[in-house]
Amino acid sequence: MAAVAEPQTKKAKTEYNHTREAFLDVYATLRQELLDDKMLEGQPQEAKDWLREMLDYNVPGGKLNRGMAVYDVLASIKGAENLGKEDIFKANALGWCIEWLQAFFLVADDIMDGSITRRGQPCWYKQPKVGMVACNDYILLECCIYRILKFHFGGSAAYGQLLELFLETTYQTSHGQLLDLTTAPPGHIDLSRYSMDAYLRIVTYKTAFYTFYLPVAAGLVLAGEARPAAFELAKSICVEMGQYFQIQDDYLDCYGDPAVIGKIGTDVEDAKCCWLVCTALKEASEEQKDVIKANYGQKDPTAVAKVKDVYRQLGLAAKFEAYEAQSHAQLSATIEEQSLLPKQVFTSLLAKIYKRQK
Ligand code: DMA
Ligand code: MG
Ligand code: MG
Ligand code: MG
Repeated sequence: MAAVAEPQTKKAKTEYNHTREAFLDVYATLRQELLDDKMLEGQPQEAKDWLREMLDYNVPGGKLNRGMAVYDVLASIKGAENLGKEDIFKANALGWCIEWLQAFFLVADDIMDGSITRRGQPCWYKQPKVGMVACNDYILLECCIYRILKFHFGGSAAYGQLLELFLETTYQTSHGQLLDLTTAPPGHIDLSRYSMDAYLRIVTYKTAFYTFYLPVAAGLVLAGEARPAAFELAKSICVEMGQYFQIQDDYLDCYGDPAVIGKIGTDVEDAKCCWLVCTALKEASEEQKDVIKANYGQKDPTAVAKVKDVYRQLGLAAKFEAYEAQSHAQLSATIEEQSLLPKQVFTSLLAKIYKRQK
């Protein structure tokens, strides 16, 4: 089941191009291994066809930033010229485990958020033949992570560490989702819960750990990093970056172009404790707060428009731009100040998300 091991010649070492296409080739290999899994022996062809279609629909269609970051982190530490084919394949297989984790969370998140589209297509549960079968499918997506880890890392020294990393990150993310959902109980809007502190806790757990810390920590494990201080430093920078990333996500939910971001925003309808509403409530007049209170968390497009008009009156788009510049400067300074890890581990991640439009 292991990747094709070829001699790590000088040629093989320097030939590798870390492109989206090369990364997607690894997806095709991993998918085939999952379909050929001995555990599925005797399963009807239909079940394998379902799995294949479900994977293709939900796993490879995103920006792939998280998945491709594992290789980038490893290359930043070891030097790209020192990586052989096997190292590269392993980094990419781990990267795909993160994309699988993301697919699992998104299929579930779209059901819970009542979303309509994702990555430019209907959400998986919205497909007529899928519906609530999607609940089993997100479990399958999660299970695939541990099959891939077993196929490619089973028995290795890093296996235990990687299992723990994926399990702990999943636990943290589901606690973030718990807070995200219970802070916005349908029909019980309580504006006093939408504080910046509550917000930052939600996004640290629901987004930062799996989006940034997981790929960086996975890369560190592959690089053989053993200093706890290196992991701690990575965590603190990744949490800060993850908060920034989710604030962008919240901004794009309202101001992004659905044709570009591939999804239709639902944060106002879902009464989410998002950056925009937390920022608005800090500065809103009593009248503006009343408008938010009367209209937040309703499906009615007129109500949504009233909330967004308060956002406009408060100049939230400009406030976001100011936040983005300040956050980028602060992160850059933190990355510059530390000397435990190569700066490129973090700067390559930051460059990919700065001023993102999707
Ligand atoms: C994303 O929160 C968090 C997870 C764990 C999927 P979100 O609902 O804001 O994401 P999106 O805007 O992509 O639906
Ligand atoms: Mg969502
Ligand atoms: Mg959500
Ligand atoms: Mg969102």
